[in-house]
Amino acid sequence: MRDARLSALELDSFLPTVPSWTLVDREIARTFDCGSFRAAIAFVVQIGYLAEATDHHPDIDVRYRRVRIALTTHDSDGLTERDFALARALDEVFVANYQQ
Ligand code: H2B
Repeated sequence: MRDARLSALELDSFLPTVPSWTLVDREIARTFDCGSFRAAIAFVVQIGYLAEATDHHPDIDVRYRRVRIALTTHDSDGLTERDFALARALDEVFVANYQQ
């Protein structure tokens, strides 16, 4: 079943749960500074495994040591709980392994 797109009211309560992420149109985005290109690529590989495990796939942009992630649910044409769950998971992986 398709996930329900979050309403504006629901977004108001979900956004504070991911304070490092910014609402951009119908996406949430965050740029992670991993400290080196090697670490950035390692982080992207971990993101790939997480994306496959949850069947939810972010847009990924690597610029040297920075990784920009944008999340949205294409099937629902906007943000859903799945985007926020993945954002929180990525925050945890970053803090545990890559944050300087
Ligand atoms: N990833 C993202 N970001 N949004 C989706 O709507 C989506 C996805 N849909 N990964 C999934 C795969 C869907 O195509 C499959 C069939 O579950």
